Amino acid sequence: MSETKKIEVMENIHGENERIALETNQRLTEAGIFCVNVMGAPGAGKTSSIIQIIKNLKHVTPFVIEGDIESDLDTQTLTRLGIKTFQINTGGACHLDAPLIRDAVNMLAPNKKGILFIENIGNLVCPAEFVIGEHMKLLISTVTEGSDKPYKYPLAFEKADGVILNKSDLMPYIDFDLDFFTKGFRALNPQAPLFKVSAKTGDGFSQVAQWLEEKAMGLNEAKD
Ligand SMILES: Nc1nc2c(ncn2[C@@H]2O[C@H](COP(=O)(O)OP(=O)(O)O)[C@@H](O)[C@H]2O)c(=O)[nH]1
Ligand SMILES: [Mg+2]
Repeated sequence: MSETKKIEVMENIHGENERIALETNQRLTEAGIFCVNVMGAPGAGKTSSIIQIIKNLKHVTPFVIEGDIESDLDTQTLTRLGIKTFQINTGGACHLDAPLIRDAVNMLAPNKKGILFIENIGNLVCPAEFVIGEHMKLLISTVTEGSDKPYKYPLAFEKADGVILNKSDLMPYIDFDLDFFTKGFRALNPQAPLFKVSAKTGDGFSQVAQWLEEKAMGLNEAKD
């Protein structure tokens, strides 16, 4: 097979994925549901951050779709907290795609206006390459991963509409260079807000929740 044919196949896959993602996005917009694609490395605190954001929401109903390669541990945690959650297991795939999310939204059947958080597979590479129907990409980075991550994984930082820098409670114990991190991030992405938070203490999450609520309410104002 020639190199040209290989590229055409990839373009077709992405084209079909984008078409389905747009349909899901339009459907969620019609239903008044603001969809947040939560990305980050394994253990960055995606689930912990979703929980902290939801605890700080004042005006909108939360829903969650959990993406994992295996297990429903995060869904069990969220369901115990009374949060309507649907689990996807990819069985090995390193990212969620639009057809998976279309089917998960059908199964979850969110029945109120609100915010749908989609926890993507723990991976800083593949999820950034695929739209899934979201209104926004929220990237969780951590001080424990090191301050060079915007330089090493630029696409995730470039595509993010907001970045959470989590585990700030551990800052005193490690060498994290916030200036170097911020410089690398801003070179890729001058606009997106950066929130320094700790999902362990809850610090910083009221601002994140307020920002998301404003976005969600903006969606409904634009539609009504
Ligand atoms: N010290 C500290 N630990 C955290 C923080 N956020 C998450 N963790 C811990 O990091 C681990 C992974 O968190 P989890 O939310 O499951 O990450 P996920 O794999 O990205 O969903 C858990 O043991 C959490 O308790 C934080 O801000 N500070
Ligand atoms: Mg998780």
